[in-house]
Amino acid sequence: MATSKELRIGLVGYGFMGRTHSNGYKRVNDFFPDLATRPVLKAVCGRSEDKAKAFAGQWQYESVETDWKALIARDDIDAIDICTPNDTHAPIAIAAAQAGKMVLCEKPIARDQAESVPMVDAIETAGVANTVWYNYRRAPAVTLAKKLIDEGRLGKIFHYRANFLQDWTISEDLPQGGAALWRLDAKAAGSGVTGDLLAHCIDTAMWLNGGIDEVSAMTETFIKERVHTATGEKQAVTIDDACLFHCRFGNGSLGLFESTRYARGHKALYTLEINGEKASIKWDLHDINRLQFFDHGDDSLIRGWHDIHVSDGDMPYLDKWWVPGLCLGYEHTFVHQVADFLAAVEAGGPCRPTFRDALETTKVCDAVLKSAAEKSWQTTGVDWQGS
Ligand code: SOE
Repeated sequence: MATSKELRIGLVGYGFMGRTHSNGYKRVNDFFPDLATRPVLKAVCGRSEDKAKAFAGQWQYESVETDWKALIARDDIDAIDICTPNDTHAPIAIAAAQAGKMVLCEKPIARDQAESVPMVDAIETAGVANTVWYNYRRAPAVTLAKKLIDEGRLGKIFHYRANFLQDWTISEDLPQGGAALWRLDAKAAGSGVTGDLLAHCIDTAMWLNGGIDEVSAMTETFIKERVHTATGEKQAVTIDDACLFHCRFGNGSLGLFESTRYARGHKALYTLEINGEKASIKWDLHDINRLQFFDHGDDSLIRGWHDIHVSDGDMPYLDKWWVPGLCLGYEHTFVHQVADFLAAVEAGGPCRPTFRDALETTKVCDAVLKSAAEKSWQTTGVDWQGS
């Protein structure tokens, strides 16, 4: 089918995430030819005109803005995509929704629940199409895990385990604040590894295994002071450098989660494991195309872990790509999210996770941080409707 309808994108932010999303918009119609909608890279917006122009040149955006309010005011933009630091998500998303634009937002939706609730209200009042980029759901092996769980192949689930390990903040000389390093500044980020990394694990976990009801957590800030890029002065570091929590899911299973930026040797190691009555599943971001599956129902003489290379055409998303045996990568998760968003817009349905789904993840993050601060179990208040 020829792609006929344009979806004119206004991207706010030209950092790492701006690149991943732009790549998704550019590639999607080449590989998902059944979509009737074609994203058009209409404008990129950022405070530095020079950087915005350089980004626009590299990624072929048609124009540049330096004020997101001017971007939202434009009649030739259909969707606002937010790729800026977390403290700016709420005002941009609310203004975009109120202007009737579709809204796509990088995770987490905001710094905390209090900031997220008015965003969800604005999105739902305006009734605009929306999604939050929890991209790992759309790694085909993770999507396959969802299918196997939904088919009942694991039976009753007992355990959910996830890690997200990095090592990029170990040096005391690393400042806080500024490009990319805003992730170390609690004012901009809201939290450290909890909102940045565990939020991914929590989103995937609730998608695969349902809502998390209660949590008990501990956090640590290993480096207490860092120079702030904005002032040149040493300031207290108030983000969590590491966070461990355990939890109880609504289905009665137990969860164990760990994230840190101090695991020397690990750059972005997201792993998950689920143990059910009948079978278990394991996945590892560094082996993104593989899903490990243990089926207790196998003949006992050959029972063991199946090492499934998720590349055959009948596996999620794989009919759109290469021939069996060839691999996909990190960037494809974003192409898949764009494809699913466009398909949802065409069908008039939601693209999960919606802002409301992402609010539930933020509730868990808040409960985790509160639990660590108060050294007590916390209920999350999660009302998981997600699929
Ligand atoms: C942090 O280093 C980061 O880039 C996160 O912000 C992303 O969400 C994660 O996918 C990879 O790590």
